[in-house]
Amino acid sequence: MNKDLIFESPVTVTQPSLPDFESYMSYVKEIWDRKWLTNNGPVHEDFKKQLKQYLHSSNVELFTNGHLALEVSLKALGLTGEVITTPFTFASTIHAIRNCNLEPVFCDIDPNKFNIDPLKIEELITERTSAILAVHVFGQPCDVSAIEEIADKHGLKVVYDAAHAFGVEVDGKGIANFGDVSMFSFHATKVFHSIEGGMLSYSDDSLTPVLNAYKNFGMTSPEDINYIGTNAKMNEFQAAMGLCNLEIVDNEIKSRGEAFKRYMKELDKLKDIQLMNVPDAVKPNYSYFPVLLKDQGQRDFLSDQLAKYKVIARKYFYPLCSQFECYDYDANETPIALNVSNRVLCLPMHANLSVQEVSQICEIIQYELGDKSEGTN
Ligand code: T4K
Repeated sequence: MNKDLIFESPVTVTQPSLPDFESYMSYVKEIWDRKWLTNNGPVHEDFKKQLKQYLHSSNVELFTNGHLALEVSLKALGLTGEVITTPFTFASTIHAIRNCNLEPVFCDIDPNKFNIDPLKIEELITERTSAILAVHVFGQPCDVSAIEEIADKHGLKVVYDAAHAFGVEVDGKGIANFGDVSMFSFHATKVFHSIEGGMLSYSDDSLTPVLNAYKNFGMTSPEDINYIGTNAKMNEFQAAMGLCNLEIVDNEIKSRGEAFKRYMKELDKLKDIQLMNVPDAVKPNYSYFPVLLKDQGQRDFLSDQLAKYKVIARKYFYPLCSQFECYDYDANETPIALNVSNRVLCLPMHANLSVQEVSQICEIIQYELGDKSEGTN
């Protein structure tokens, strides 16, 4: 280990950006004076309006977090039976399916983009399949055209878990505009956040009253409960944070872009490391910086060594969801996902990370892997 490269304080995998304190406080004062704290207050409504404009989306609804937004979307679409999805995602995706009494059917992933492989979806479709739940993992868009074609052919709904993909565009079109519904997470660890929070974007207007009922105990009026709903409403303080952060999100993405470029430049030299490239058609949000190591041993070694330098990388997403103890699935059915999960490591990526810090992290990696040879990335 090279002691000269140890950071003074921990460099975490992510760190939330915060808006100007006074601008948040002016919202807090307004909310305080009004005494309207939640249940579709004026700040919530303003946030919704501004998000619709920012994302060029026809409809958006806000939620207390991304996970409940996802669960509500699956219920509101009236899905039944089986849902084809990816095991290479955060626990939330699969828990949402199971919590809605649906059965996840795991499809293998693309080894370079880490998203569901559309070429492997059709063979998994049965008469019980009602939807495809695909995840834009690390903000990298799924193959949305291929997924749409399959869904149309078989009459399936498409739900995107776009938790990581706020602000991403494909061929100039906002990522919120694909599939029947897209879910975004506004958790503190995301590119764009409202402390905790979530959003659904969708095109079918008729979903609006259903989503609103589901997130408010299934109530359609004070005396009518039409659905077995939940409580998933976003409050005014969350919405205020969201509104403030919407003003800085473009800068957030720009700063992350600088860190991304520096990582790509420095790590491209290392032959053991596979990087995730951004296709030309994609406007990225640089939400994560995943790398694939040669094998699990090397990944675990690097993760442990980085921690000694106070660099806290994370193994998103290891283990695979199909390996969780609370479930009973066979992870060997998706060998590519299993391989990627065993080799992946997400390096620190956030707007407060300077390019000098990125260079230092890369120097540590180079030192620890003992690999100074030219790479092929
Ligand atoms: N679908 C997908 C694909 C998702 O990735 C997620 C969430 C969801 C659905 C569900 O969305 P939400 O219901 O969460 O809106 C984190 C997040 O809690 C979670 O939102 C996220 N995905 C997941 C990938 O990562 P942890 O357990 O890894 O977070 P934690 O607390 O270890 O934080 C990571 C690092 O961030 C810390 O080392 C330090 C830094 N941090 C974190 C927080 C919370 C801060 O600096 N400040 C903070 O306030 O799950």
